[in-house]
Amino acid sequence: MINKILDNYNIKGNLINIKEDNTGNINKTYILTYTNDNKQVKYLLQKINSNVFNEPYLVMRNIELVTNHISKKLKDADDYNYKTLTIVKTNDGLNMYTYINEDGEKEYYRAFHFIDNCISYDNFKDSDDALKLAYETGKSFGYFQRLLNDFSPSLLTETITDFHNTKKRFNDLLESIENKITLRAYDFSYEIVDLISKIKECSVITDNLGKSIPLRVTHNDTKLNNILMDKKTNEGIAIIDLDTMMPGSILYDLGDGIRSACSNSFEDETDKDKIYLRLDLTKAYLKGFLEETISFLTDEEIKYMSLSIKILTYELVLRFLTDYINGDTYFKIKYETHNKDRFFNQYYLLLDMENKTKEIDDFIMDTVKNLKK
Ligand code: GN1
Ligand code: MG
Repeated sequence: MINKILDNYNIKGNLINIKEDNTGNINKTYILTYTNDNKQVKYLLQKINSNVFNEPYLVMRNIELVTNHISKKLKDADDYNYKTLTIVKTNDGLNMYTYINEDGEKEYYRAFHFIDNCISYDNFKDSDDALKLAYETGKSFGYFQRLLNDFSPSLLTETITDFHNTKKRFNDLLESIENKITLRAYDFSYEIVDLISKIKECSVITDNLGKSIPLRVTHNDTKLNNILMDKKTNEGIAIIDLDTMMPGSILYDLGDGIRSACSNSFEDETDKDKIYLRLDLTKAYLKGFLEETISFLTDEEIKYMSLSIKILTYELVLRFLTDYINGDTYFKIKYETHNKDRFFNQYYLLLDMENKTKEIDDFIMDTVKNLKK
């Protein structure tokens, strides 16, 4: 089947290996290795999850606009270290190939040049160089934002409506409970009541977006494994997984980045004692991020930075629980209670964060003061 897709690409050389990559929760990803003139060249082939992305054409349009902009900015700045994804066009010059499968359904594929000699992490817990990696992660996501600072959000389509709309996510949870598709909600009455008590505080970004909080072009899925780090230097090289590039708040990217990169555990760790936010990594991340973004962040954005970490974790709590109650229709799962484990993981992480907000806030204020000197 993959060969049928690849017939539509003019890739030189012989295909010698196809490896499936299972790290993402949404799309299907393959790494293809070709040999050409005794050299190995790799590509990334992805099947876009069209249940999640109803309009893949628009997703690809967003990605093409953003990657063109970034590569031009990198060229202008003579930055040959940092990279961006590059789309491999089909023989017809398109950024995506539409395949009609045996059942007459459309499947959407796109290819990218593979960025080699890099590694992506799901968590830094096993790394000896975690502090530097966290700093580099914050810096890279900050740099990514800086490169897009002059790119108008109005050029991009909102391909998943209300993606980070906290109230909408909250209402989705209530709806899933009401619909009783499964009876799983009964097991979480304590947690659900607690989540209801937090919705007001956690709606701050959604309520103020486009008003006191500026609308920018944002990544919206700044999970740790969506950044490639140089294997040797541990520097951030490229931000990947650009499907959710949309208008949004920089606070979504910051909060999601820290909840993911600075947690002590993987997103599905079940040992409660291991689930907490690492303050050392959080500070390193914030430092890197602020160094890159301080020149354009507004006071209002700075004010809500520490709260954004909680808000984005809260959002994942809602989303994993909703999907579990709905019978696992959104996130890929590897076993029956996977979404339940992810839910509890993010819930315990959220509870831990609540005790750390003050220290994070103080750190942000100090760092901002020093950088502005
Ligand atoms: C999904 O595809 P992946 O694994 O990078 C999800 C994110 C969640 C994340 C949680 C389009 O990201 O929003 O934060 O899982 N992406 C989409 O692990 O829903
Ligand atoms: Mg994704």
